[in-house]
Amino acid sequence: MNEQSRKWWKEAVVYQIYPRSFKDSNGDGVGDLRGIIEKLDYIKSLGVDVVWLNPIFASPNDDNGYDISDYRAIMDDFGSMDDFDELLAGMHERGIKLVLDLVANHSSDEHVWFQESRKSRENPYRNYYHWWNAEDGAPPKRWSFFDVNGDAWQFEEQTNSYYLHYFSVKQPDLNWENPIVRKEVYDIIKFWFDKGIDGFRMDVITFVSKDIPFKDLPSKYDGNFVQYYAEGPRLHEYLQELNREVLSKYDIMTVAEGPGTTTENVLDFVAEDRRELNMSYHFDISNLGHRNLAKKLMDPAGWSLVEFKKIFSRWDAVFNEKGWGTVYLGNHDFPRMVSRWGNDSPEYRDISSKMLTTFLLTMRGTPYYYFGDELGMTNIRFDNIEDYRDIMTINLHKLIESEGGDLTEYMESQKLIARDNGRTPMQWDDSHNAGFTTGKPWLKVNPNYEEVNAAAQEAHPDSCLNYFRDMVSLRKSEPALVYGKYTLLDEGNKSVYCYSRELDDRKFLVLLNFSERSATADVNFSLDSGVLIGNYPEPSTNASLRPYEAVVLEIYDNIITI
Ligand code: TEU
Repeated sequence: MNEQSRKWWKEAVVYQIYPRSFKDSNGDGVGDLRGIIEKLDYIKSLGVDVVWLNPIFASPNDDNGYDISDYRAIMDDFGSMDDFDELLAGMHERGIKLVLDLVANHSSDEHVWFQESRKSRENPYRNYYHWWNAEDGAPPKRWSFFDVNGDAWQFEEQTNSYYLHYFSVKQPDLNWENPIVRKEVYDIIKFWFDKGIDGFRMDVITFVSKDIPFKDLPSKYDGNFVQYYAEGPRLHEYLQELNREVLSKYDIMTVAEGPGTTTENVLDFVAEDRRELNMSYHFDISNLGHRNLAKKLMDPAGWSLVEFKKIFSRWDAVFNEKGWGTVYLGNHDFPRMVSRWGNDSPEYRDISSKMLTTFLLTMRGTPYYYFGDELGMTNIRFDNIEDYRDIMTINLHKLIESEGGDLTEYMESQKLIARDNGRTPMQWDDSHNAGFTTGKPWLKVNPNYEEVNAAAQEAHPDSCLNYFRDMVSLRKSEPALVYGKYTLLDEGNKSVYCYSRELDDRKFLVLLNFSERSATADVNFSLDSGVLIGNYPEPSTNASLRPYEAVVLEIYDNIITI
């Protein structure tokens, strides 16, 4: 391994916290910064290196903080700047780094910039956003992810113009064409770096360059707006400027949320010689198994492990020479890992959660692990639209209803993939509201908290929680699990995922049964191989695996692929 290419952010395990749902310290039903402070020792006990917090800035919460009205202030629900300073110091004292969420593709419509911008065409802030004059006719179709009509242009009487919003009507897109806007963004980033934070996750950063002057969607995109939005003409010019002006001056990490990134173009973002960002995460895995992506409808046929393996292997290969990858199986935009990729029935929840944890922590690339997955928390599967709080789920419901679409199918799909499944409050213990709040939680607590909770799992050496800790410490003790070459060994096997990781003279074999039946990996290896960890009390020492079994072995001679 080339020592030059070793970096702390490559060796890190990132733990993502959705602050709204982690711990409420003041009984208002919403998680907050003091709640996270209370749980710092818990976070430390996991062994993770970096915490990524979803947006904590002032916001009217149309989209839970992804609509920012003041980039230098803390959201009222979450606390004060003093709380933030204490949280950051508490993390650093414990050797944990803190990464915040930069939402710079759009602001809130309640940001003073937009309040000014909408006043008149001559306003000095007019050019902070994208406006289309109505006398030029209706603007060309642009898809909005959260609009009740799917329309990204909103008409404003006041100035007889439309403004652009890829997300909700309360999330107008900032105009990066305007150098003053870019300077504002850099100043915000500097403000937080100067406070001592350790990096940014960059929300839909792939969308910041717009296709001005807004032509019709070229036919080669075949209606794929995500791809189109991610290929703006000045995107890389902006990212290079951002790197030059700010990022290069600090020892921090950056990770792009990368909708629209592909294995063909991702190195343009993360290859070291490009001087843009450190990492990016793609959507190929989360998009698996959809019948209609824009409307969030699932394919009844489900998803295939063979396809899953292909995607992870294709993405791993990109970073053989340059750049660095990421792995994740869930975050605040997706359902619970075990419900989506494992089996959340009482019989298999525990074992399949551990299997998925084994996967995430034995792949090459920085793992992003979502809070609550260490307990095997599951989807809540709401029956009623009234229970949802997420603007995306609610507005797509309205859209499908207005189009006369099949709402039953929609609601069934949401039980599998709606974002609120991954946003229900953290299950700390079996007391009222799972110990999350003494008030009324902003989103219902999953009723399985009496069984699935951190306190119960602390007490059991074999719990998901303790298995996660063991896996984190295994990864941290074996550089081969971080940097080692990845080789897929059983491409066509429909039930088992099996791969090796190799670095210098160390070789590891990972066997994962993704099915609820016993299954065999298509490999042979010598029986004096050492088992490092497994999710059953007596791990398998050969290629036969029990339902959802996971084993990591050290191999002393050869693996033979059958
Ligand atoms: O998410 C963007 C996002 O996940 C999708 O809209 C994506 O572009 C699309 O599904 C691609 O298939 C980020 C945040 O993670 C999310 O929570 C916010 O709601 C959104 O941006 C707006 O800020």
